[in-house]
Amino acid sequence: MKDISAQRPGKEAFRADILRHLTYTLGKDAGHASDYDWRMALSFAIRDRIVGPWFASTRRTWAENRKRVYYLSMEFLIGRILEDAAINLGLRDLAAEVLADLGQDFATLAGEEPDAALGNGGLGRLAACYMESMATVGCPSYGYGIRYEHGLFRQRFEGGQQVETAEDWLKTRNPWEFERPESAYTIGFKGEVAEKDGRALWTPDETVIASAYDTPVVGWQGRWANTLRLWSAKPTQAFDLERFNRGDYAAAAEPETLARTISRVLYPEDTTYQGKELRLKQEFFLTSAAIQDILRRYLETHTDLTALPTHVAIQMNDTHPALAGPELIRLLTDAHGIGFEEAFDIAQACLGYTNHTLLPEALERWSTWLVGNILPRHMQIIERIDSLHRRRFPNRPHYVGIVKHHEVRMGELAFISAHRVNGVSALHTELVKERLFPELNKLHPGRIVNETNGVTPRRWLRMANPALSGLITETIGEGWEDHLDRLTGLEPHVEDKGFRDAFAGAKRANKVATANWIARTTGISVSPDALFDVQVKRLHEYKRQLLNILQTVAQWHFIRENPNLPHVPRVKIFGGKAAPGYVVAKEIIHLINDVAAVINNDPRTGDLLKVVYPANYNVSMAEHLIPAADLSEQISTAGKEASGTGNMKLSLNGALTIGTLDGANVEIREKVGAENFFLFGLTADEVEERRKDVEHARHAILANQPLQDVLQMIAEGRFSPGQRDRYHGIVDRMWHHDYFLVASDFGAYHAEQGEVDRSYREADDWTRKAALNTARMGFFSSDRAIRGYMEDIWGVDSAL
Ligand code: GL4
Repeated sequence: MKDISAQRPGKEAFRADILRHLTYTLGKDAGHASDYDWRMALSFAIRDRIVGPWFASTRRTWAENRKRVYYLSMEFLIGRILEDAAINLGLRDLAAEVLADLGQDFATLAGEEPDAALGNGGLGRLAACYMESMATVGCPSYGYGIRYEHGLFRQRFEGGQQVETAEDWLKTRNPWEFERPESAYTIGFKGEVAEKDGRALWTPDETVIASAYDTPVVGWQGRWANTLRLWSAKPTQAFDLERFNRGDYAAAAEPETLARTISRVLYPEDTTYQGKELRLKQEFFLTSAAIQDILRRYLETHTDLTALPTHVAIQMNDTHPALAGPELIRLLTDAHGIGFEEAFDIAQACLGYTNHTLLPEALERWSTWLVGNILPRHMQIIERIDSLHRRRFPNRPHYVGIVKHHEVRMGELAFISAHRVNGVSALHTELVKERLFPELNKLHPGRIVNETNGVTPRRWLRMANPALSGLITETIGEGWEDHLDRLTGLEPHVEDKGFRDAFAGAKRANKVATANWIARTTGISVSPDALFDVQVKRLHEYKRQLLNILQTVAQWHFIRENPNLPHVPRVKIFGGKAAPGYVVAKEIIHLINDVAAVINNDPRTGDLLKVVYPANYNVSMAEHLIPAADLSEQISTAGKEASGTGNMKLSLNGALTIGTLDGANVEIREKVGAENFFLFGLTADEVEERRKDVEHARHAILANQPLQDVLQMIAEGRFSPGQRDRYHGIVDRMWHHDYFLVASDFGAYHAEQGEVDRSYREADDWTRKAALNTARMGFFSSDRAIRGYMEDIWGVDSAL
């Protein structure tokens, strides 16, 4: 391991770098520079320091002819880059010092960087954590994605309702990327397939150019750096000057507008599938550009395409890039003359597929008509893959193919095209085997493996929580950031009262900062002595924010009815966006805000209960809230949350979890210990069983008086006095439908929240439990997850 302090610039040199960029890159005199100018100059000075490790890593990979990993993802939810890069390079404190001398504040400048929000939620954030971990562990790799002009929409609340506006992170200069105009590929759509000299010849009648922008991703201590290559769509046709000169300006700009549409916006759906033509085009755009780039790079130093799997591993992040199989086969056969079966086997040996969801509404299916129209050659190849596979496994009565009922099933396509398929938590992987692909699993035993998700400790502990990180380093020394298992070294100290007080002190400091932040952003004042109860994630019925807000109402009612009992003060913190078209999720947001307005203004409950829902939850807000949380809400209907990753971040930062046996909660509870986790609710099997009672909801409500009272208050319009029937839909669905079993789990959840209160009163014991959570979460580092992928799926060694 190289010591990076040797490469770290001195104060003078770094100051000179910043001033040089201010002068020559920004063209500004220090006396007249704005925060924006300073942020840019600082970013460029830091970026300069990434270039060295980046070149060195790339050169080594070429020189040693190393196998590379290609991570294809429609989403990379990166967040801000400046501070993360500074920390990985060991420059954070030096930068702050130098800036202070220049009269600038590091945190202010870093806080002005827009989030790169090229993703919706967990799936996209996982891809970002994995990029950082691949760089940290020295796995030579490229991320491939789309350079959306508009990332995930901004959320505002108007009268408690979600309103979306366009996000525009590229409005100001993006200092982290390098434009690569020479790396450009033609992407075709539609057209005809003919035969020429025994090979298929596809002549598309629409084309766009995929043009590359590279962002270096530097790992911990700058030992290795990889590339995130994002594609931007550009027109193939030159600007139509003749039309322009005739005065037809709109028509002259048309080809440009059409082409650009492809990389214009990120689809805002999380865990739902949108059967839109533009979305299919985006998926093919990313996939084709990536596969063309991979083959171009390979052929620079190799000639034998049959050896491709020795040098190339391609990971499909969910089914969105599942056209990678057909596209690779197309190029191997139509462009390079390899036979179909051999091409299929080559592609399969390169490809891996990660499944991130079991929700049927999220599993992509495209009509054969649409695929045939937009990608006629790929439709032929998909049908050939299907019949090849059928031929290899004859006499299967329950055979589930790729093409069924005039639809292409992307899950089956990805499964059959890949040599490994993985789930993202132990429970999820079992359910992928049993419920999602039972027949394919029988045909291909051993193909499905588990790689439990992880999160990067650099961003989610070291950067987001300097107070706790400082304490950890003081207690167990340096080096835990890339050896997170070493956190177990904290365990003996947990028995030391002095350590517990310091741990509690760090949490308290974070809560004070967050209380101030809440006051600034929402105008609501909360006490840092209250229990901070946090549910931050996308709004979705299966995640059951509804269960949380109903229980909040029950607790409010209970406090009002029992004013003389000693209640534990709580702040209920919500954060999250609903897909713009997801009506029920938006109703739940409205309800949370309406309930908040009533509770927060009730003098009878006062500081005993507050509900805050800051708008526009994103990566940066997560970095504020997570270190301040006491309680982590992971309350999805069992069997629905594939893994969760927020659950890991919160527990790592010393929050206790209240949760169901779902996704990675199961493993978190195993690791941190059942006595340090608040468990409630039906298991995945019990959920299935329970649904067989068609009246489960009514039965559960009738058996629970507090829940009945809550539904009654909501139905009467207690929280919507201006429109008393506003929530009749929600209440009605609770009684008669309740697919996600909110009513069936309410009693156990409500009771367990009582346990939480009792535990929180024992402050010192609570701190012991919180510290044990931190100490035992080392397993959930994304470094561990990436090493698992390298070994089980990619067959790649670390270059370090
Ligand atoms: C998700 C899952 O819903 C989530 O549980 C998981 O943690 C994440 C990463 O594996 O993937 N699947 C989809 S789709 N969106 C997600 O966030």
